[in-house]
Amino acid sequence: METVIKPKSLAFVLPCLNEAATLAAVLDRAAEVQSEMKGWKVERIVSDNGSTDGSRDLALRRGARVVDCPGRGYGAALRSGVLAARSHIIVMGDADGTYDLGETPRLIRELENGSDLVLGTRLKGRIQPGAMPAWHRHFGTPFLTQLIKRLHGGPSRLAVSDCNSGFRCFRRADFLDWNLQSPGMELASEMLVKASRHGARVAEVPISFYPAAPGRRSHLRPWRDGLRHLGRILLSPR
Ligand SMILES: Nc1nc2c(ncn2[C@@H]2O[C@H](COP(=O)(O)OP(=O)(O)OP(=O)(O)O)[C@@H](O)[C@H]2O)c(=O)[nH]1
Ligand SMILES: [Mg+2]
Repeated sequence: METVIKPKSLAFVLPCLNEAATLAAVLDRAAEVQSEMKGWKVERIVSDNGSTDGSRDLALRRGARVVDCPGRGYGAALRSGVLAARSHIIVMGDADGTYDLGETPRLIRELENGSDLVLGTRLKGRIQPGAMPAWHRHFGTPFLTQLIKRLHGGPSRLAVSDCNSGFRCFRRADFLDWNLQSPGMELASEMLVKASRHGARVAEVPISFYPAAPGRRSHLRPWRDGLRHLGRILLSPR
């Protein structure tokens, strides 16, 4: 059955793997946005592929929709969530509480002003103490961002500063056109590369970035994921 997409509708798509410590607060924040955005229909989708800490039940109790995605990995989870959405606009964000979904209206405004992909940029926003390792902030993310701009930015060179941001918005139909394939975190780079190749207008909005809950184990493996990003960027056709 074909998905019916309503205008003025947005879906929060939250990839989630064992985030019970923060998921409720993240979903509550999304619900606040929902009540602020009068006239909009808002979905909250948690895309999970194997949480064992009760995240799924917690999401259901909070009134969110839980999407079971068959493949493993962040990219696979994000794709399943977007496919399951019935909204025109997608806002993707993490379930670990490091982004403030309350900043969503600013991203949507930029989309409505003519952009096709809006990134929340942490590097031009406010990074709270302890939120981002210095190595990522001053080397990894700027390096990968520059590489994407040089190799795939076209003449306009893509006005972006934070290629690893997980807080973004775009139209669902565009996402489907981009035809992203990455199973893991490197989907963040692939999205920029392919959106740029499709002529998408990419913009960014400064956002805040907060530390994860004490004791949380990140799913990011810096070397493995950094190399996967690099592979995607270097091997994608220009
Ligand atoms: N469903 C699903 N979600 C995932 C997977 N890997 C990561 N996530 C979720 O994707 C979001 C981003 O993962 P993080 O571990 O926070 O990665 P990161 O933000 O790049 O790294 P940190 O800076 O350490 O937080 C979180 O909400 C995770 O729960 C996965 O394999 N499956
Ligand atoms: Mg995170």
